[in-house]
Formats: sequence, structure tokens, C-alpha cells
Amino acid sequence: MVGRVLLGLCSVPGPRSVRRVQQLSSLRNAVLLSERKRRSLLYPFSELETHLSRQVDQGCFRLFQPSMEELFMAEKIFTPSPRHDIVYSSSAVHIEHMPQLAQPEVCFIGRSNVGKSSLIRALFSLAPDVEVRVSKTPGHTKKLNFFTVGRAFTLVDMPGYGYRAPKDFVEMVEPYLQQRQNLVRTFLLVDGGAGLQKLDLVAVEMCEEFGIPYVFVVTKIDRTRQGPLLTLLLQLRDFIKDQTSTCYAQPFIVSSIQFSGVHLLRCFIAHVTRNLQLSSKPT
Ligand SMILES: Nc1nc2c(ncn2[C@@H]2O[C@H](COP(=O)(O)OP(=O)(O)O)[C@@H](O)[C@H]2O)c(=O)[nH]1
Ligand SMILES: [Mg+2]
Repeated sequence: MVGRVLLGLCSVPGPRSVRRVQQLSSLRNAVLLSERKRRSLLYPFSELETHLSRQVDQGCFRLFQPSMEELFMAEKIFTPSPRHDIVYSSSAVHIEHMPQLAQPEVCFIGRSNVGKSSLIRALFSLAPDVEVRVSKTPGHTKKLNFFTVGRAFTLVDMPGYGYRAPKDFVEMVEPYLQQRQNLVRTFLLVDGGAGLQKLDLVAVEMCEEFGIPYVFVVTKIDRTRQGPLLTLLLQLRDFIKDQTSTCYAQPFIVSSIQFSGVHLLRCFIAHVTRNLQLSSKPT
């Protein structure tokens, strides 16, 4: 049944199919899928690579390819327990009001409506008590929202830039990116349908100027056709290679509705926050 739902994906699923697709947020259910469907859920690039000629250099898209066992280990970190609380902890507008934390931190930035909050909600789907607000109105997240994952790491949902961005967005985000000592990785989200926009380049410039490590995440792949998605990925590959110095070479691709790529991203976060050692170290 789960497999059928995965196949019959529509861009805006109703509540029943949402419930069924949400079952895919746990790896235990993913193992019930056929090999092909499981691969496209866990490693969504595998679905696309068949359309690429072998002459095209695709190595960067498979740099981070953990084993099933490693994906399971990462899932544990995203699963709450009495000794491992996963909670929304606080919000802040100015750097002086941000909690001082010792554990590694990751943050999610991108244009308003790109899917930041939805992706964070998908990442935390195994902790249903965590409240991540997703709005149909762009510009909803106006503060930096901090979520703590036990003592393992903190995750920050940032206000979006662009349409209805808070006036003091730059004053809020720039000092955070520049000064946050425990920030280990910034996830820069790009809408799969819209592609890389001028405003995204402002975020790229900030990360490059401050020399902080960041990684592209292409969102909403469930409603992006494969051709334009591949074109965007190849464009990103060249952009990263030619114009960036602190960007991770592999862009991640996700759908927060179908959960594709979400397990892989959990594993990457567990890895960069030093909560998971991988058998083969990704470059
Ligand atoms: N089809 C689809 N829609 C998505 C996805 N992620 C987010 N959305 C929708 O995009 C809109 C904006 O999402 P939100 O997470 O609030 O974006 P934010 O402003 O970046 O935090 C909402 O209507 C979401 O339902 C996705 O993976 N697939
Ligand atoms: Mg948001």
C-alpha cells in the first residue's frame, strides 16, 4: 500500500495520502518497498542518473552515500526518548538574545516559501511533539527559531529573504552567520522549480565572505519535472565548482511531502554535527 502511494504521487496530496506517505518518514517502512522505490526515496539522485549520459561527470552527486545501517543510526538521533528530548527551545531576533550553546549547530536559510519550515518538520517527523510552523503565506518565519536535539545538536530555522522578509533580515542573519561559534553547517535551500535566483546569490555571498561551510538543498522535487531538475543540478554542480570555495560539492535534493532525500539529509546532519562516524568518510 505504501508503495502504491509513493507511485501515485500528486503534487498536493490530501490528508489520507499525507498520513500514508508520512509512514515513509521512518526507515522501518522504507525497507518494505521494492528495491527501486527504496533507492529513489533514500537516494533520490538514483532516479535521475539514468537520464544522464555516462560522459557527464556525476561523481559529485554521490559523494555522500551512506549505507542503510548508517541511515538507521542517524534516524536514532532524530528519534526522541526520555533521555533524548527533541524540542523547539526558543526564538530570537537579535544576536544578543540567542541562546549560548556548546553543541554543534546547523541552520537552514533560503528565500521565503522555499520550504525551510516544511523540511525541518519532515526531518523532525519522528518527534511529532515538535511544533514547526508551516504557513501558506510567505514570510511567516520572522525570527530565528532554535530546536534542540538532546545534547547532540541544535537546528535553526531562519526567516526567509525576499518577499515579505523582515526589514531587519540582514541585521538578524548576517551577524548570526558571521559570529555564531558553534555553527558547523548552513543549509541553503533552493526551490527546484524556480532554480537559483539572484537573491540566493546574496546568501551565497554571505557564506563565502564569512568563510563558513554551506551546502545547497534543492526543495520540492515532487513538483519539479525530471528534465528541469537535472538541468538545475548540473548548473549547481558547475556553479559550486567554479564560483564557490566553502560550499559542499554535492547538492542534496528533497521533497518534504514525499520524504525523498529526507533520510539522507538526516544522516548528513548527524555526520556534520559529529554525532555519526561513517565507515567511508565522504570527501
Ligand atoms: N509540493 C511541495 N510543496 C512544499 C514542499 N515543501 C514545502 N512546500 C510548500 O511550500 C510552501 C512554503 O513552505 P514553508 O516550509 O512554509 O517555506 P518557508 O517559508 O521557506 O519556511 C507551503 O505551502 C508548503 O506546503 C515540498 O517538498 N513539496
Ligand atoms: Mg518558515
